[in-house]
Amino acid sequence: MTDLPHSSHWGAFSGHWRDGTLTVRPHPDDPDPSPVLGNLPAAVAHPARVAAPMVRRGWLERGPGPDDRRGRDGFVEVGWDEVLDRLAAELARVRDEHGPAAVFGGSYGWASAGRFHHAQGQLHRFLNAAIGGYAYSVNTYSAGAAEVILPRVLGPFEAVVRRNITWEQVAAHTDTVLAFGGMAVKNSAVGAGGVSRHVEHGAMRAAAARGTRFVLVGPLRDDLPPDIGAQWLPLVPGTDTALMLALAHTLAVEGRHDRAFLDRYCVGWPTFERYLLGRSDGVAKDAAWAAGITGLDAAEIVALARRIASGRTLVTVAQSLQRAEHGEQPVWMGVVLAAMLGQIGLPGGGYNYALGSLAHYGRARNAVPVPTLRQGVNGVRAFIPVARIADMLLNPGAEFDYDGRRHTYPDTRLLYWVGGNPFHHHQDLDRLRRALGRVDTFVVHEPAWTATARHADIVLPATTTLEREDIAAAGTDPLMIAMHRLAEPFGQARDDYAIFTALARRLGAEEAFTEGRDVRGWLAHLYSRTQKALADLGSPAPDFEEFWAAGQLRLPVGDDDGGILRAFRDDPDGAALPTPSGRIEIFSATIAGFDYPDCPGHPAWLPPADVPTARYPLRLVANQPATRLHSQFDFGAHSAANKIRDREVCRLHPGDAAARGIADGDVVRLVNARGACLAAARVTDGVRAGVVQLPTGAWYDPLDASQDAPLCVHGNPNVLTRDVGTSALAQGCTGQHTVVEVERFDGPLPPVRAFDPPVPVARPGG
Ligand SMILES: Nc1nc2c(c(=O)[nH]1)N[C@H]1C(S)=C(S)[C@@H](COP(=O)(O)OP(=O)(O)OC[C@H]3O[C@@H](n4cnc5c(=O)[nH]c(N)nc54)[C@H](O)[C@@H]3O)O[C@H]1N2
Ligand SMILES: Nc1nc2c(c(=O)[nH]1)N[C@H]1C(S)=C(S)[C@@H](COP(=O)(O)OP(=O)(O)OC[C@H]3O[C@@H](n4cnc5c(=O)[nH]c(N)nc54)[C@H](O)[C@@H]3O)O[C@H]1N2
Ligand SMILES: [Mo]
Repeated sequence: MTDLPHSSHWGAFSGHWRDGTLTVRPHPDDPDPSPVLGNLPAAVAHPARVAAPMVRRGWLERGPGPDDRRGRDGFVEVGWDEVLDRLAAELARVRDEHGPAAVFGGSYGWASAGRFHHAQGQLHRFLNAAIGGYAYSVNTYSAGAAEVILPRVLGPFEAVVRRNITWEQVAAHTDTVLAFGGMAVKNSAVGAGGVSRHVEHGAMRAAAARGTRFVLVGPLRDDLPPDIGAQWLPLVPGTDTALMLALAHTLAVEGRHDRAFLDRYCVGWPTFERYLLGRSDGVAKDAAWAAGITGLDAAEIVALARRIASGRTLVTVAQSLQRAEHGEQPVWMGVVLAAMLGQIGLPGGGYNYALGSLAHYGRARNAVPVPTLRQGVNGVRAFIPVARIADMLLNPGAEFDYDGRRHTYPDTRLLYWVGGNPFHHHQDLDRLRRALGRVDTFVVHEPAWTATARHADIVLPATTTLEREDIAAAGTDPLMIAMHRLAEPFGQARDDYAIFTALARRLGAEEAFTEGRDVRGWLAHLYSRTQKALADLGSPAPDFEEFWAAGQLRLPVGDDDGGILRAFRDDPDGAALPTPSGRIEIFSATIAGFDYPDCPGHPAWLPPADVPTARYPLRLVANQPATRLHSQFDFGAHSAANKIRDREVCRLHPGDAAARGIADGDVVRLVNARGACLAAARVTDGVRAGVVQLPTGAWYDPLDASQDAPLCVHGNPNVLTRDVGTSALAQGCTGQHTVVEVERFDGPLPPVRAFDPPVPVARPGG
């Protein structure tokens, strides 16, 4: 049997389905395929898949309305026609009684690769066409703070992140890479829309072989690969801004900063310099000061400052740093540090936010656009910063600050989620559970019984990409892939597109939603845009049938022109950035004018509120999992094989383990004021003392769902994290850090049941 081409966020592959087994092979051109591909074979027919439409018993019994039993109730299996009739009627009711702003359709989440079936795109298009729009969300859990601060002080997010330094430049030009938060290759294994070649580790090796020095600032040693000889500075998490300030201070007092660059290309240096030197607040931000905050050695900080002031230096800031209290500060201070070195806009130098946090950064852009699905016009203006979901549900009509304005939370009656898992991505899950009790109706389409599906009123079984046809493409990946169907849909699962088409029909909007096209019709239509652009360039432009049969198409790549940062450097006035001043804003009059105590007019060290206490003395780092993408296919073979006694693995330092009588492999309980979870302990000196690391993505598994703040027996760190915004400016997610205590768990070990589907209950009254 021949393999058919397919793709995923963690890599292109081919595969076939035979005798109930899916075989997957990485794309032959991929030099460094991700082991996360090993989770896919289980995806087709695992018991955790949703097999049929299900409706929560209480919702069937009493109809829509607030209900604390969400997540604690039974599910009734209902036929497709009936469930679609009921859901269409409920959508019409909410629209007619409350207006479309009462439907929250933000539906954040990564969903799957594939330009047509992308779940949020389908939902948004459907809600626009069928009910006139929806309340939406802005920004991401990934980069909530950076997305707001960067455009105000340096340039548009895309320009700073994607169209900036390339991996080729690093390998060719960079002398020192100062990587705050590292550049873990487990993270750059993933890129939204699919990645055909994993180049990051190879590029780092090539750079190291030429003599590039990598400096890893962060709590975990393995945030850079072991074979590039990196220097590790294991700082206290959440203190990078203090370290950056001390580096800046050393540069300033030793006269190693580029005064000409600061004068010509920046605004606000004199104001900031007064703060840095302690003239405005009496505190010099010197190395000794930072040593007390970061836990690093003052002499080491001074030596690092001298190191980065010689040769070509690239400052990178991982996304993790800004997914924390005052997350705007390290992003902004990284810009200022790089500005002081005067190399912003030079090949391989300056500042590249998040290089190495994801694939698709540090790569050339395609010369032609990739297919995109139009979403129509949203008639609703109400929105939230994405991580304020529980606030919104708990406080309808309340005001909130965001980016210089006050806004009002909409009053959500119907919550619709496709392609995301709030029980993966959101913080303080007990609070989220309470918030979900407030809506009239919660609808989820899911391939699998995630905790989000278990908290819904209506659960509709969705196909995975493996069960449908699509096109995989990304703006910075030169390979467009025809994703062939590899398996038949599981159980009664349907494509999101088919579900929305059936609902649109019931709401009188079928033609507006489908434009008369079936799936193949859409794929050919979306493809035609790329085909036309190829033809316009004079490149080979095969028609859709040829592309589909060939299985892939190589797209021409654009020139590396360095983007706006390079152009800015070459501008005669040095004022060509799209910031208010046209320059790099070391001081921002705009931000200062907002008068937010938690985000002043220049980067600053703002002591955090969430710090260790006698009761919760350890710092939790809840980072991205190496063994899967977020919560996706947590039941897959690769993810499962890396658990211990079915638990997610947390890592801690030998000293911290010994002080608590914890041995490698023990099951432990992590606890704080918000909740508790079990995990298995790995004891290692690759973690800074005082830090415990538990990655995200283990499915929430409450021991007793009827309780408040139940113990999660599986290891989901979001039962512990805080649901608080980064600041009034960006209101980003702060899930990366909190404080906990860890203790050995000696009780009888409860089984993990997160992957057992709910057993259907009888229909009320029947
Ligand atoms: N504590 C803490 N929390 C964090 C983070 C952290 O660092 N620390 N990181 C945050 C970050 S950066 C992110 S991006 C978020 C990620 O959060 P999410 O993107 O919400 O996580 P995923 O597990 O990718 O959720 C995608 C869901 O969509 C489903 N799905 C996939 N394909 C389809 C489809 O075609 N149709 C439908 N209907 N469903 C589909 C999958 O089964 C899965 O349940 O988590 C955030 N949460
Ligand atoms: N395998 C895999 N790869 C992924 C994902 C996944 O789920 N799985 N998710 C993808 C997504 S959506 C995103 S947004 C990116 C996220 O990219 P990041 O946010 O950069 O990824 P994380 O792994 O959360 O954090 C990177 C490292 O930062 C370090 N760190 C944490 N806090 C601090 C701090 O205060 N200071 C310093 N200096 N270091 C700190 C941690 O040791 C951590 O390992 O990853 C992407 N890549
Ligand atoms: Mo993310």
